[in-house]
Amino acid sequence: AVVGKGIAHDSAKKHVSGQAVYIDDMADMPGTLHAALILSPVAKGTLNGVDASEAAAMDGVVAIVTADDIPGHNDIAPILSGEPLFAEKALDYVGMPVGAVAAETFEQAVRAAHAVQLDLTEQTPVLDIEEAHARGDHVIAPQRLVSGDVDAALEKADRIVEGRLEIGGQDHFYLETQIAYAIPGEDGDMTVHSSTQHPTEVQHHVAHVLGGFANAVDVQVRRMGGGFGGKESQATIIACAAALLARKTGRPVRMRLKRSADMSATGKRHDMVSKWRIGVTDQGRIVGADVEYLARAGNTADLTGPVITRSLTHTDNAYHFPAARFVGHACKTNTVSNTAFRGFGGPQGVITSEAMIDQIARELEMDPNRVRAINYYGPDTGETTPYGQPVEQNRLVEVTDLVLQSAQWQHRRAEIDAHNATDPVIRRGLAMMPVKFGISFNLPSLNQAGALVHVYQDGSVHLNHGGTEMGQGLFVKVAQVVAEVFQLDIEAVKITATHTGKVPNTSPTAASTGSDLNGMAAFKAATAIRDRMTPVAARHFDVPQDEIVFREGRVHAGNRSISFAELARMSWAERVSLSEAGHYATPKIHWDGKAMKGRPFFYFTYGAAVAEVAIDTLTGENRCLRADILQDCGASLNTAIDLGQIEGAFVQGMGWLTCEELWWDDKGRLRTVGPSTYKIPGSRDVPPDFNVAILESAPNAEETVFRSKAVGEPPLMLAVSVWLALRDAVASCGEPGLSPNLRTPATPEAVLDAIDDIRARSA
Ligand code: MTE
Ligand code: LUZ
Ligand code: MOS
Repeated sequence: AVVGKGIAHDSAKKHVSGQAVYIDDMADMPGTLHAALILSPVAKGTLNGVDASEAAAMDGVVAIVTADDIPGHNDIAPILSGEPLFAEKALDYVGMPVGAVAAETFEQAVRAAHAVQLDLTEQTPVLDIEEAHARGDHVIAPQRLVSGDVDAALEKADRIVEGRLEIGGQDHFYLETQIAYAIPGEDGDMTVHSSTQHPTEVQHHVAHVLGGFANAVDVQVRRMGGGFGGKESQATIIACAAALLARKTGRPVRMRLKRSADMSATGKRHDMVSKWRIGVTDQGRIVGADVEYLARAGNTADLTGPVITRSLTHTDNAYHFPAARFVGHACKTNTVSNTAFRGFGGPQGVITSEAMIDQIARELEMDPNRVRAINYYGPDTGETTPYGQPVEQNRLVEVTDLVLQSAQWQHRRAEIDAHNATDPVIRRGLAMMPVKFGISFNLPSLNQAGALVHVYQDGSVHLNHGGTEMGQGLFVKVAQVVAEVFQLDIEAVKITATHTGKVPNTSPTAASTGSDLNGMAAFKAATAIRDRMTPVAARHFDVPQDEIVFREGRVHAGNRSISFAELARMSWAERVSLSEAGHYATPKIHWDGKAMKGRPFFYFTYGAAVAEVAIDTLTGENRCLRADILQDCGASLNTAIDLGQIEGAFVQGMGWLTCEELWWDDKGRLRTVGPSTYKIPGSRDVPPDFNVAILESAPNAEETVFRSKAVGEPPLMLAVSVWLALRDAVASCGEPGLSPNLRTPATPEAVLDAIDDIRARSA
């Protein structure tokens, strides 16, 4: 079988040898121009006018466009409306695009963009989310997820535990910054090569900005150099600006963003503040909780609505809340509009959940894993989440027991406690945590996909689908599915670039659903073709159809066989169609967004991790020494790809929680706009002892493609174990019964603050 094998990424060798073609590697067509964005220098202001005369006269400059030059709509909102491509009157953040310049070279374009004079009146920005909330500045209405009678539950509780957590944001830091190459054609046609997770959205917005129809716009994506959610909605900025300049000049336009422009002009993971009041029994059982999130939406909504929905639907994480009131506010600030980032609000929900559990354990002086275990959703008890979905396929006890064993929890817990009792400077910490993650877009309409499969007369297969490749291995997984259906080698299936002209009206490749959705659509297309070829083979061998077997590149009837290619040729000669468009829509899901009730997720996936850290109590420096991970992948489509996804997600999550710090000054200028000031994890931050495993013999109980499960985002949240271990190390500096206050990212400064705080409370 091809499915389930650890087959290398189809581009692995090309990635490491530099031969994989990204958009910036595509040769320039004759006449190609290079473009740069004109960005707002102020966080809040009114734009009175733009003077581009000096810039226009500079060497090599060919065109300059602003909002006035948009022939269609100046709106690129992904869900709602009123989110401009280029600022009109209101300047809302430092880095907000005001226009764009096209020149003969990239350097000329960047220089000219800086030379454009903006006549503006500066105003006082709102930069702090708590201030925005207090002023009532929100981009959308609050979301409330309520079940049971929380006030009565808190009233009756033995104890109330209260807390607050500052959760940092995160820049995507994809290696390939945002880029698009727009090529004008005849009759107003526009071909756009875009580094986007959402070719359909780029197609639609380019059409609207140009004032034409989608059928004139062709968007192609061979691969991205990483997306991580940052190219789910906001690739439209770059693609639309490039297309606008291409329309105006009649020449191909390539727009790439410098790292500093990318980090200033495009959104990030939402930083949030969460606050809770949770009622527990003296035995540590949760009876009810009141949880509130303030999220930094930035200047517009973008995807903030569904991001907050995911925070609210993951505040339970693995635990049953008999009564819950989870509320999320989308605070409007004069900062860049935040967007999707791996986990999509889930990480902020999960860390809040785990912060609550850890605090309960510390204040009750109980073993945190005991508090976890007694609050887990029971297996097969029919317990439902606060949004009303029963917790099925519950693997919480299984994954946590297995990882506690493989990590030798008891032995190491005793060893670390003994160490901490004798070493006043270096303190170590240990923590385990589970993750339950809901799979499906929480916007039900997005849970669909299309695929296009052709079989040629030589038996080779052409595969196309609506999913995009960003390094996550989607293309090889879907190719495996098709190879499996035809019983061919993976080499027989040609992987091709995503193309809006081949598969229309697609969803973004996001929510970890790429292989679930596109894999199933391709499965349906390939199966339909195979089912048309089978009768041809049956007639050839003169046997009933059910005696025809596809195996190892051949088609068998008893001990006679022909090659797959021969059957393809025969099918063509018999005028049988060898092409099919498959479509898949996820079953069983429904969601009432107003009531926040339903079954938003087709299924849950489960994982658990144990992390060990050391902190230097004099400098705050910290390290993860060892991590053990067990992740449910259902029946994995590709174990090599899935292991890579788990490792990468975990380390990216560590970056979010420990070293990646976004820092704005009091004028709202992001001052961490490159690798010199913004620290992503490097190879030496990977835990030296890193044990990653996929849960074995665990096919999905739901009918997903070959019973696999999604993997892209869930393991990012397992990195919360590292933060919990840091809390454990900090707790060893204070008296029992105290819960550490450790904000994220837990930089050395944050760790020192937490140590000072717990020592002061102990004194
Ligand atoms: N892995 C790599 N190498 N690069 C990426 O950009 N994006 C992540 C994850 N893994 C990403 C990645 C995110 S945010 C998502 S939603 C999924 O991949 C999307 O792909 P999938 O649905 O095919 O898993
Ligand atoms: N919902 C979700 C979404 O759960 N994940 C996503 O990535 C997403 N994107 C757009 C809209 N809803
Ligand atoms: Mo991933 S944040 O859903 O693109």
